[in-house]
Amino acid sequence: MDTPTTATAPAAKLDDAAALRETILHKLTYDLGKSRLGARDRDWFIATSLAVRDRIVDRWIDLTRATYQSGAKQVYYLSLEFLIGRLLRDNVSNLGLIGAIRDALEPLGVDPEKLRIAEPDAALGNGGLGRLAACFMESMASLAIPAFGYGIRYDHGLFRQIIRDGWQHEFPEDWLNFGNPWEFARPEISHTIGFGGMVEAVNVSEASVKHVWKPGETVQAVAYDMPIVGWRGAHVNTLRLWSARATDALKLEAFNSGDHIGALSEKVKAESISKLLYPSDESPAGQELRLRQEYFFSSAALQDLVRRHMRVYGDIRSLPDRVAIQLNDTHPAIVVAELLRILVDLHDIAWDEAWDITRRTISYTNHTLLPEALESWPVPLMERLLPRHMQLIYLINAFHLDEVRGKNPEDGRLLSSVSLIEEGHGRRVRMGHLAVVGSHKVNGVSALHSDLLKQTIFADFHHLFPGRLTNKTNGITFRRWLQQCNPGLTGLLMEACGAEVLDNPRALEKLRPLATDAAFQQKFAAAKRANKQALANLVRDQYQLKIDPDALFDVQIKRIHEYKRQLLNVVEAVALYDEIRSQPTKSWTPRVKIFAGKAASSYHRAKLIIKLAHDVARVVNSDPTVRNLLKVVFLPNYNVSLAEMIVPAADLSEQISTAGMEASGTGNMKLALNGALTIGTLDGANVEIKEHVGDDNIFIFGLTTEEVAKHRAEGIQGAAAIARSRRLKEALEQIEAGVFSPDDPTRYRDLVASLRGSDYFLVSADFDSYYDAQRKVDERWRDPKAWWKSAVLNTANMAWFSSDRTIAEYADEIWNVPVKR
Ligand code: B1H
Repeated sequence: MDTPTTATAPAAKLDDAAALRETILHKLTYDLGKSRLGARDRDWFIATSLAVRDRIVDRWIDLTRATYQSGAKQVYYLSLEFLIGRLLRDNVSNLGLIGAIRDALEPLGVDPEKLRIAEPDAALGNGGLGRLAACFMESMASLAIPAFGYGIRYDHGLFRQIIRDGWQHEFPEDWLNFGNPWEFARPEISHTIGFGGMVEAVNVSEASVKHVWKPGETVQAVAYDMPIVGWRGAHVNTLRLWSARATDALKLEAFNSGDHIGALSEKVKAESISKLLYPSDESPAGQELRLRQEYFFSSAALQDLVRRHMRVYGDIRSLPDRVAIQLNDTHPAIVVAELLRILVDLHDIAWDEAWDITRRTISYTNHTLLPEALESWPVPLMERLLPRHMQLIYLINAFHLDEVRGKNPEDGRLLSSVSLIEEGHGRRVRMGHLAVVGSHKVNGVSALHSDLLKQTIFADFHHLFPGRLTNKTNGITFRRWLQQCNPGLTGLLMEACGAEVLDNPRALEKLRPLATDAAFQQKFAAAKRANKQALANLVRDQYQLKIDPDALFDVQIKRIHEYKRQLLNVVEAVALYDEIRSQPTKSWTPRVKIFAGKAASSYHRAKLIIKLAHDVARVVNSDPTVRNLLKVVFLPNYNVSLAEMIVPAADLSEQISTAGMEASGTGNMKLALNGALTIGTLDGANVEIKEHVGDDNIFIFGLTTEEVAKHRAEGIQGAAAIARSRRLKEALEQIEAGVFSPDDPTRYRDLVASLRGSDYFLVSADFDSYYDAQRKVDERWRDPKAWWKSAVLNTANMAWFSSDRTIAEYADEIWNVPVKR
């Protein structure tokens, strides 16, 4: 656990270390039933985590009580994904206990690093969207914003990726196998979640009818709480994850009458809701179980927060003053109908007022423009699973369309475009529309993405509801993504900018004048070199591969997706391989291309691209004529912990999505913060990174969003670009001919054909521009003064991308809650 504060941490107060040691030993003996001698790394990890957790609990309870007493507004962040990773180092570091834990463990002969890596990753998310939720939870705690995160406690997080013969295979992930020391089970906190059944209209008086939903089945949502500690223990919030339990565990009647299997299958069905995270980044699964997950956690969250609100304030009408609900994408969008149902059906609030309360309470973040990622549910499925919600959605839609019609009579196009119901091949409920109509603010996640939202999928809403659409550019927590994952660099930054840099990222700006200081450049490069050595050791130990830490480490680490264009990077590797062989005496820049990322299990094209990366790697890495000038490696099972190793070791950050398609990206921020230069398109937050780090310190290439749109509209085929580029032509011909796949020469025929044809992601169209930008990277690398100047200026200018800044903007402009700064 070698975090910056280690180097400088005053030797922990002896009594503190001794007290911690005593608690750890006590936990080991009495909670785990293990002796010191029999304890394994995992046991020490659990005992230590429990001891650390003890240091959190009092504060947590006190702060939670203080929030209610003060009447402070609470933020509720609803997300189907929280991609947390490991928590021990995070918690120890935020509590300022690094030195104390080290001193507590040392006399026991326990290596804190071994214990750190014994913790399994909590991988309750797919990628950027889930990791953003985790960074936001940490920032809200650090800014002392009272907040709850609500999500699902999946038994199995994102699958484990195993590569066999270059092909991805998925294996179940078992993070809970040995228990989760950070959580508190709260069996007493449980809510009943209904599904199906019917709606009865009951006459309560001559004038009014009440609608009563009689669900056909129910499931219990049981709470599990994890404390989230802010920086310097400033504040502690709660991440409350729901687990599904059958309502009456084994229907006793059925069981007693001998139908044991029948009784069990009900239980299995109910509990399947929280079994597994859908591994479908950017492409909704569309299955009934997914809709059940969405409603399950949305309803549990709302019941929970409404009950808390009523207990403390006793008046449902004050909800928008005390509560802000943020929807992380449309996955919890059913909250709009559920809140209305609670207000109208359960609290007897009249429609107009209920609608006003709903809208003032809820806001929604959109994370993608990809049409296939926009959720919609078939009306018949909604009617069957959530009959009362479907009625309410029809009502919302009727009032909404009346209003639109009132202002825009005779505009049929507009009406069908903003309707919550999509007509056409089977009627469907548009969840994005429901979220927009039911929110007071809707935000995109980068300046470009938010502009595109206004111009494309939500253009009509932007005109109907001026001011509702806004931007909140994503950020990352610097605690995890600089201080903890890169202690070497952090030590240097503290030396150069003062210890203030740990609390105020703007202090990084003090590096600017040092960017050309030869002595500082050397120290900066040395910190990077040490991180590269550590990564090289890991690659050697775990994958029996040798990579040279003096080569340029060129990394592309993210989910595998055609729009992210790993294929462009692999084709460039092939072209470079050809050039190195044909001009062996040229002064090449030695490079290691590092790939890591998972493909959705049903995404065959993405899996084929992983296979191609391996096929190319095998050929290139074993060709003696390459003389180690180029290495290609694919590191399996990318997750938060592997990112924490790769990010500090990267020299070059590949952010090469087709312009207009990556909503923001956050890996781009992590890499630039740690001193990697970006090669990228003008997409997502790359645009803002360029503005902050300066045009000279980033390599921009490729078509812009407008040019991409024009290119597609003109129907230009990939063949046109291929005909103009000898390099691209030759590289594709080799791939197509089976040079890299002699065991199956036609393996990549269709893949290459798509690059000659419509080339939807413009791999062919952008190739030459990308290749040229890569040669500029080579050139810069060969001029170390210029390279390290750019690298330092990247770190120096990334302060704005702290998720503390992002969260402060949400707090000011969307949630209306105060921030301690
Ligand atoms: C992002 C998703 C996503 N956008 C559907 N959309 C999912 C959509 O399981 N599903 O159905 C899962 C994930 N994820 C990412 O969000 C964007 O692609 C990134 O550009 C962005 O940085 C990130 C955080 O805003």
